[in-house]
Amino acid sequence: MAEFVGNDRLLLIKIEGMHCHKCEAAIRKAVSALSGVHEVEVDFPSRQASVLFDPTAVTVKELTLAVTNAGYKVSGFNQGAAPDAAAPHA
Ligand SMILES: [Cu+2]
Repeated sequence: MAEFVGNDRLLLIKIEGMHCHKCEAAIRKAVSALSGVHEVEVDFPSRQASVLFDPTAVTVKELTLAVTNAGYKVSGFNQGAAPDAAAPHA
């Protein structure tokens, strides 16, 4: 079971304060620096970040803090999104 990663969770974070694509990169960098975070996608047009993470390694609070420390504001969450709806890339 050592390699088991089926507990990963997907969280959509609504973020305020983004104004360009550099903001996307800054948030992506800040959040992906946390251990336990496996994938981060930040979408400037929809003002959302989608984070795939291991909830036993990193908490939602820590994810929020990473966004806040990068200079942005978390305005809400969207949990429990269907996996297919949350993975728009081909
Ligand atoms: Cu910007």
